[in-house]
Amino acid sequence: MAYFPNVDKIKYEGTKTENPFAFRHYDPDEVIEGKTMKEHLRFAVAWWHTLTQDGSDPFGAPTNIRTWITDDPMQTSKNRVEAGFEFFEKLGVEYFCFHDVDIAPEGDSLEEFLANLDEITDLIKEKMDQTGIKLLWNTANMFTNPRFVHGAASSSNADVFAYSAAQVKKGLEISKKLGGKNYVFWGGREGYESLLNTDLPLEQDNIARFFHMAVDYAKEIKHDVQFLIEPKPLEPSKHQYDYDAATTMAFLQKYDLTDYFKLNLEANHATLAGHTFEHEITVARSYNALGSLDANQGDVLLGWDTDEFPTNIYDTTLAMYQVLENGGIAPGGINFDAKVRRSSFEMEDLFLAHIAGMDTFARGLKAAAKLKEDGFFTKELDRRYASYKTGIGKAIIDGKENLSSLADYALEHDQIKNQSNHLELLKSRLNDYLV
Ligand code: XLS
Ligand code: CA
Ligand code: CA
Repeated sequence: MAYFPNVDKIKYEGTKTENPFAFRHYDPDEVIEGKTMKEHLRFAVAWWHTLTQDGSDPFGAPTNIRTWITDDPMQTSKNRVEAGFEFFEKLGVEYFCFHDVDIAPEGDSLEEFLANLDEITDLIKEKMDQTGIKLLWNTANMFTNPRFVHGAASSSNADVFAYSAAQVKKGLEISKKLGGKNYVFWGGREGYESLLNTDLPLEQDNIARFFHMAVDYAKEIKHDVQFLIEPKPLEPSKHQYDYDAATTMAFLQKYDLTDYFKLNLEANHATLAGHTFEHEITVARSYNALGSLDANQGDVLLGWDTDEFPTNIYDTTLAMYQVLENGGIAPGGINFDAKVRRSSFEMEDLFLAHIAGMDTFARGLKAAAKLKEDGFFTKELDRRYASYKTGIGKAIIDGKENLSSLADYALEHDQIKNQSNHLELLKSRLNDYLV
């Protein structure tokens, strides 16, 4: 049975098309900088938003029409596998991502949950083998169930630490079974509500202990997977430990984890941290830790994680520029951690939303490639930092100066002349690339 009988395989038709079920900019086979768009972008569909999310919000009941829902949770999960692969194939996306609870019901005990996961991942594996569609990453949901009220690895209750370990152990086994490329940790409840009753050093030490156990277990089962941490400053916790890229890198360095972990950066989480997406990507790149991207956008007027589909070309251009400069993002990818608005409740909206996101990233990629080809940013940086190419600047970079030698230099050169940035001109010229 088809879940999307009215939608055929989505094709690239260019900007002249009137067909809403067509790509206008994303041409998977178009070659840019020696690689196809498909290879550059490595798009993934997020199981939770596309197959599980129901359109409810804190004030309203579900709105989404989803024909895979039945009264039997296990049957619903099986239907979602069927619907999911039909969707991925028709959309032409090669990867998907999930939390354990997205794919199988938790049942009444951990044992039942693990058995459900085995049954569903057998089905998923079958579909993957048939279609060639791959797992970008999976993760354990250690934030929804009430047992995580005080956190998971950072919980004050050691039994919760143990339960979380069981979930991650299973998650890594599933990752191996399905040939997952990456494994994500997002610590939604790994934070605190109040410092009045929080032993912050103990909680952080425990999270590090937990990550080392995961690294050890992956080695034990011989699963060569890239671990990723996804920073987010707040929501649901008041303060989350993996606040942003820089904070997370400090944590990884402190606990000797940089060899195993990179970052999965989400656009909306960057905004919540008071950063731009490209800031977070640039910081990660400065540590050689750009792992993967969660593609979405927030709403500038709202202070929470709205997880909208990305439609802002400015943002995707600057993000894709960083990805190109990084030499690509594999084994990571671009995961649409984005949900249709509550008012876009039809099944077909899932296609329209992903097409919008894919086209927006394709435009970003094309603009970024052109910016790179023209040396738009490199020329500007060369101009701006020219004083470090020769003379005293080069001597500083070469480690030939000290405070005394520089003080002597400054006495001779104290009439300082700075150059204007002409920043408005730069921004206006950048706009010419956003077509
Ligand atoms: C929530 C996060 C979450 C992670 C995976 O804000 O984005 O969905 O991506 O747990
Ligand atoms: Ca995310
Ligand atoms: Ca999010």
